[in-house]
Amino acid sequence: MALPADRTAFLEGLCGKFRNRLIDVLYKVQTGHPGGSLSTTEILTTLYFEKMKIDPKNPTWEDRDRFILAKGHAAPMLYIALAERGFFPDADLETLRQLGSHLQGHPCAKTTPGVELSTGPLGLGLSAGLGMALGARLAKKSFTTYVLMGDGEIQEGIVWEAAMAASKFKLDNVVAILDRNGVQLDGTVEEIMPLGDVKAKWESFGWNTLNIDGHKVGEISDAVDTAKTLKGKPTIIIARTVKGKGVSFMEGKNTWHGKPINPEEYAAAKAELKGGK
Ligand SMILES: Cc1ncc(C[n+]2csc(CCOP(=O)(O)OP(=O)(O)O)c2C)c(N)n1
Repeated sequence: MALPADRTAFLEGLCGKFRNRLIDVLYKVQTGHPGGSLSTTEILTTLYFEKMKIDPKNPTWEDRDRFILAKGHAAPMLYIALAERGFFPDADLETLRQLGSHLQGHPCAKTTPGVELSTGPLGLGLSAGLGMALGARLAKKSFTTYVLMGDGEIQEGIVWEAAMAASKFKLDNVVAILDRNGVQLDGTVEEIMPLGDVKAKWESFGWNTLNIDGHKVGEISDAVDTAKTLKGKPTIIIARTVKGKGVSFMEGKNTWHGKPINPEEYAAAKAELKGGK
């Protein structure tokens, strides 16, 4: 999409707005996942407002880029980006996780315009993304498939089967992004199941790796551009992030993976987010 001259300020402004909206919506509905949504803010914003070829008026346009939120519990931030982009009305956000709403706690491709794959069970997103990327090759389409995974998520064995397959099929039309916040549901990734040297692991599975700060829109943007120039191998962008980013008492805390926000916490979060980020 065409961006204003100062694209960094524009994207950062959106990130501030989205964090505020997230806290408002999750407070209102008293459910949902704040921590893992906040860590994806800059990644989703850069993809949806700068990088991806999409048409909100025609969500199933066959040449569109595909985005898979493999860590499906971050759905609230995905919905906020989709609403701002015009896939559905902003007011729908306040029906999050309510009976009858098209915005369930995890993304549903059958009900929500712009959602490519129903996710929630961790691990399946990359495999499905490879299917889309192989499909693009067969159909001689030039779209890119993006898959955003959590670092707790990549403890799942299926991720590594997909990693091997992507390498075997030289899928350079898929860009994986790892939300490397170091924290999962019950504790840190190191406590639950250490990943070791993540970069070396992906490289040993035949992938290009790019290390970036996942809260810097410029770094995300440049990494996506670089990934698209790298041919013959799939690429993963390892984005260092902070779970709960932007709300200090949520930052780095697995206890903020998924819990309702009380009135005092709401006031404190809003006071911090007032200036934007
Ligand atoms: C197959 C599967 N096992 C367990 C869960 C429960 N679960 C939901 S989120 C989560 C932690 C995910 O951690 P991570 O991928 O790092 O997400 P982030 O911290 O970035 O939000 C777990 C274990 C699940 N959704 N799917």
